[in-house]
Amino acid sequence: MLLNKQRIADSNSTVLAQHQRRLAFAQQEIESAEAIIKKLMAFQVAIPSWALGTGGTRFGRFAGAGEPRSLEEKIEDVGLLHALNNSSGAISLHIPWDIPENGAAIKALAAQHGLLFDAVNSNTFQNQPGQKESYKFGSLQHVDKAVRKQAIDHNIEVIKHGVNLGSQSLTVWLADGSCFPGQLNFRRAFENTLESLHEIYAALPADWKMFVEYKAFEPNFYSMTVGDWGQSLLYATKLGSKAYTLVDLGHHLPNANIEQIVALLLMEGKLGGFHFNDSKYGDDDLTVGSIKPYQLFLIFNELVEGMDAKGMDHTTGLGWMIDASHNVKDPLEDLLQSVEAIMIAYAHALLADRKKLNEAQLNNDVTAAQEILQSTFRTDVRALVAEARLRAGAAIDPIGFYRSQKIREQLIADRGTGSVATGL
Ligand SMILES: [Mn+2]
Repeated sequence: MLLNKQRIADSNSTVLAQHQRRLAFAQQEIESAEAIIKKLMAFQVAIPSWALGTGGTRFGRFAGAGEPRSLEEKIEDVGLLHALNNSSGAISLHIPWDIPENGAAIKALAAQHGLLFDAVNSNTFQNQPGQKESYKFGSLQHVDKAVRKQAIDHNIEVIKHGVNLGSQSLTVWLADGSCFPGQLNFRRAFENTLESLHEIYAALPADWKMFVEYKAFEPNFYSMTVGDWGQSLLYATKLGSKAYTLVDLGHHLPNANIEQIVALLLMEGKLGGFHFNDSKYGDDDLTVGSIKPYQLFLIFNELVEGMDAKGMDHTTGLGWMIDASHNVKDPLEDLLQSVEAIMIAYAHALLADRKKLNEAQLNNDVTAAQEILQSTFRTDVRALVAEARLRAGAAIDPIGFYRSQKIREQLIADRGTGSVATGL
């Protein structure tokens, strides 16, 4: 479904007066409002192809209705999001859930919706139909070279799909690890994994990056072979300059100081990508900002501070992606909420008075440092985020538009009630 821009403009006119009142207030309060709006307009967050259907847990999955039935329909859904918020201009594909059979046609369809292809993601955490070797005891870490080779070949095939689409990065997340003490020799598992990653790395085109994503636990519960940022950084450092660590917010042990992790990875020039979600307990994959919005702001604050210190472009310097699962909400509404939360956190990070914060730090003025961060976090920047959308021809109120225009109902009419999207 291609959204008619006029339809969005007509809908915007009904909430324009209210928006302008809020914007005028924000502009009075925030001196740098105009610069923040311009940066918000440029910022883009990739949508993963597996997040467009209703997710589930190992206990069950309650599919929604009107879910995309094909990669083409997934691209249409991301196009819809991008038309509504102008901040979802890329899609991240998961292979083999979404194999582009005709790369040129898929690329052309995405371009019609103004979308680029972000990182491609490999999958060696499941066996696929007809697959010769099993990943039950790992993939790149496996004690059997034949299993490792199959997993390496799969990753190289994923790179080839990505090249056809114009992607420039590969994300490798491994379920490899062990469930019980004694099951693995940790050193051998690491060395096998590193050797396998080296072979994949050698197949990367010159302008590509490899993102090594870590996760503390699940599906393995005793050890993970890429279990934390230290291990990921070790692999990325040994692999070379095209390899980076990827931080997924849900992949830490409870209460980990993620803002400190990203600050140090940026300092080392080894932070490559970011997966947004939120969680209460573990890898809950909930809507971004739904549980711990202050933590999200603190992370963004370090991201912007660290990127500015390195002279990195906020939009292109890192791979930004949502990695969430929508079990009880309409996935498109959930993604609109997630992108909104990211934009608000980014706006807050841009707003933070770094000069004053630096002075407070150098003077050991702990109270002032807290005041600066908390008053920034409590400033209402939503009108700036809405204004960035309005100027780009997107919706002032994306969820309001989505609901009033009955978009899901139209998708159900087109696709039926029984469609189930591929993914988790
Ligand atoms: Mn992830």
